[in-house]
Amino acid sequence: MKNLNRLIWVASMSALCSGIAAQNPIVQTNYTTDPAPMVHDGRLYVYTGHDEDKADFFWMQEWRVYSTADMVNWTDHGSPLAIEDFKWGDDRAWAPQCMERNGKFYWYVCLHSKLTNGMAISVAVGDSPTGPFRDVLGKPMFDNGSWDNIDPSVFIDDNGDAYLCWGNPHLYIAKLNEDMISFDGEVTRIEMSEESFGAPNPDKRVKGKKYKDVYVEGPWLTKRNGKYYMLYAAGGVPEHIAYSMADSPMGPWKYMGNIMPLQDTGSFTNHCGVIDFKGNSYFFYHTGKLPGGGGFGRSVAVEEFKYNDDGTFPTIMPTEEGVKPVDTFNPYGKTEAETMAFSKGVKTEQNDEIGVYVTDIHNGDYIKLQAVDFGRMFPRTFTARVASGLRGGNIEVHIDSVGGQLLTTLNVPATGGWEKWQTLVADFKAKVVGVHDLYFTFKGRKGPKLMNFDWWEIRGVEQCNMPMTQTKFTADPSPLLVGDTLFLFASHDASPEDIVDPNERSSAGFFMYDWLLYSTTDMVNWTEHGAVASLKDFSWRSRDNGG
Ligand code: FUB
Repeated sequence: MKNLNRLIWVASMSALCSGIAAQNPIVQTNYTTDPAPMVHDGRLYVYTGHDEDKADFFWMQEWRVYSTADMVNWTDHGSPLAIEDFKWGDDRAWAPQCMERNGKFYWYVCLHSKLTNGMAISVAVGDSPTGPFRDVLGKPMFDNGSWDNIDPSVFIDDNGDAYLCWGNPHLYIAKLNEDMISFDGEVTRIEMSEESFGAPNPDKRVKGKKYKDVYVEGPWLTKRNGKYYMLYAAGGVPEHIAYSMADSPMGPWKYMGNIMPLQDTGSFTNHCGVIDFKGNSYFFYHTGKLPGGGGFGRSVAVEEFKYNDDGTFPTIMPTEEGVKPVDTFNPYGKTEAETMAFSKGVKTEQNDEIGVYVTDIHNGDYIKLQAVDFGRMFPRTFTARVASGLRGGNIEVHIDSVGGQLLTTLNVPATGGWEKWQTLVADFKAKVVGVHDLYFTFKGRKGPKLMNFDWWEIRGVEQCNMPMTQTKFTADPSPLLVGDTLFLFASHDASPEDIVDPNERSSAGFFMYDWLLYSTTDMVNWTEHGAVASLKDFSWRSRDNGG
């Protein structure tokens, strides 16, 4: 039954959400690149690079993590890994991928090596998907001075064999030991051909010849139904996404064609990762479509797709709509402010004291959460942890649109500093039940930054069925507490069919023959004890009515 309800809900959300506002790019608070999805413990994590604002090259300083349980509301986990964590590295925090094995999280990255002046592949290890992570080797995992060593992709086969592949413009693969931080054998450069990857290795290409395709970078190695897939950025600059398939992770590979054809997305690179989550298949990639973005200001996007019956990929086009929610969001309980389906104007930052928080909040900015299920609770209060070094402002809580029904307004005063946090509460002014999009709309003086926002919480009370009793008409309630049990004595309006004189059944008179008793220990579940006294118990009564 629960599953049926879930299916009905997903179907109705799908209908409701079709044509709904943009979800892509999935992060609006920072430029994010080179997405690598990973599923762990009911959540989907995406490991990304981070293009700096206003960059004129891939001057990338850190890697970031985002996660979701419903594919639309993403939590920003900040940057648990940066160039500074690798003493031997100094620049270009390029494409990453993270993989769990035996409870440890292995985050493979590439960055510029001070040791050899080339790009190097390395790995950081953490105890959770969001870290903290440390450079477990204290040195690169693979560093030979070549600029080829970028874009590591890790894969663990069903039999436990693990592989790491990477490279631009050559493609390399190596088997990993079970420790995931050392190689089992040599690093192999894959010999590409027109049949396997659309074109031979760069040194064997005939100048001026038009090839079916050209491998460039960003490999993504994965497996499905016994077939191995190598997805990659192809074609030169600008890039599209193509793939090859094989019966073994070491090949031989067969070129299969395009997945995401060349599109004007504002980014001349593309970089993909695919994964299944909660019964759907998702294709992550990046574009230059965030306002102010472009080739060096890229942003991660996602599309849902279905494999063709023969296991091949369909063509996947970039969309602004993105994907639909696969679950609802529970607003009761503490939620980090940096959890959002969409936002306008705001940024995120992090510090050692509280982690990630929302900042750069100005008049008219907003945060949206999608498919928020207010359920059977009556929301009563909105609590938020905020700070303002200037004059503060208001957080308006709306449903369904930025200016939709106003549930409450939290007034945020000056708190004495941008990191002087206060926890403030506002009462709900309107009722809300069921599933809605939730908006925090920021209002205040035009121009200055208004506040920082750490977390929020909605508290409610459980809704009970009203009227409390549905099997009989009850009136004149009189409660009595005995120990932990609340007894409720009530008089009893007779149902028409119980009125003794058939001529009176439609009259407006009070026909009351007995008294009822109910009890509860939790205020929600009631036990009916039936009629505990009736007129017949009173011999001196003058009539058979009037209990
Ligand atoms: O993000 C820097 C580089 O751009 C990546 O390593 C490549 O895959 C390309 O996306």
